[in-house]
Amino acid sequence: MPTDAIAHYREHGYAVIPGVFAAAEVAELAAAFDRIQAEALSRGRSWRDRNVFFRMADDAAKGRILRYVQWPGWIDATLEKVRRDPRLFAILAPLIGRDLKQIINQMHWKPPGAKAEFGLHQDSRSRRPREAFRELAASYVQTGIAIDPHTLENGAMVVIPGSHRRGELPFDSSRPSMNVALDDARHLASLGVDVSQAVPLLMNPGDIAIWHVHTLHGSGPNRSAIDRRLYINGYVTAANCDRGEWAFRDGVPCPLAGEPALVHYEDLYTNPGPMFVD
Ligand SMILES: O=C(O)CCC(=O)C(=O)O
Repeated sequence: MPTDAIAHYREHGYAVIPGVFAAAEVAELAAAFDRIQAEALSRGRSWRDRNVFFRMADDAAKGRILRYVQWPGWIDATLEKVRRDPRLFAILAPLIGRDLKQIINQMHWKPPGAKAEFGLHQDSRSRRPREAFRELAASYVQTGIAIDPHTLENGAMVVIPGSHRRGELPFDSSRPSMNVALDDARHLASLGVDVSQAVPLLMNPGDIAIWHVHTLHGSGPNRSAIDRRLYINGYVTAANCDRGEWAFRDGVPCPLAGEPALVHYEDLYTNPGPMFVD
C-alpha cells in the first residue's frame, strides 16, 4: 500500500486507495453481485444458510430490496477469490500483520432511489462477544471495494476524520445503525460528535476504502439513477480473534473450504438453516 495511505489511515482513521482493481475485474464483481441479487429476489424474503445471509428490507422509498448479503464468498467463486486477493493483503499487512482472519464478507447495495441509510456508528459495537475479539484498536481493518462510482448523490459512505482516536464511544446499544438516518444527530451530539465534520468517501469503481474499527461512519440515501454497490471485507490479526475464517496465513491466501467457522451468527451449530428468517 502506498505509504501516504498508511499515514492517512493512522492519522485520520480511514484512507482511499485508488485503482486497485481494473475495470474488467470490477465488471466480474458486478456480475457476481447481479447473480446473487437475482437469487435473493427470487426467494423474496430474508434467508439464511449457515453464515450466508440474504437480508431483504422494505425500503421506505423503494419497497422490497436486497439490502445486504453476508458471506457471499461461500456461494460465488468470483467473490471468494477477491476476498483473499494479494492486493488486499498488501494493504492490510503493514497495519495488522501477515496472519489474518476474516470476520466480515458482505455485499452492500443501494439501488437508485433507495433510502438504505446507515446512521453514524463504530464497527466495534458489532465485535461481540467481546472476549473473542481482542485488541480492537490495533487489530482490525475494514475494507470496501467500490463496484460503482461512489458519489454524494448515490449515498457514498461518510466518515468523521480522526474519530478513531476517541476509542469506543458509549453508544446507546439499543440504537440500531441500519435504517437510522445519516443526519440523525440527536444521540451523537450527547457523545460530543459533530456530524458536520463528516466527509464522503468519493470513489471510482475499483478503488478501495479502508477504515478503523473506531472510525465513525455511515451513509445516506441513493438520490441518483445508478446503483451504489460496495464489497466489504473485514480482517483481523489472527492471534487476537477466536472467530472468523482464515484469509491469509503468513501472507498465503486461504480459500473458504469445509465447514463455516463461527463468526457472528451465534446459532450456527444449533440452527444452521437453510431457512427463511422473516
Ligand atoms: O454500506 C454502507 O454505506 C455502510 C457500511 C457500514 O456502515 C458498515 O459496514 O459498517
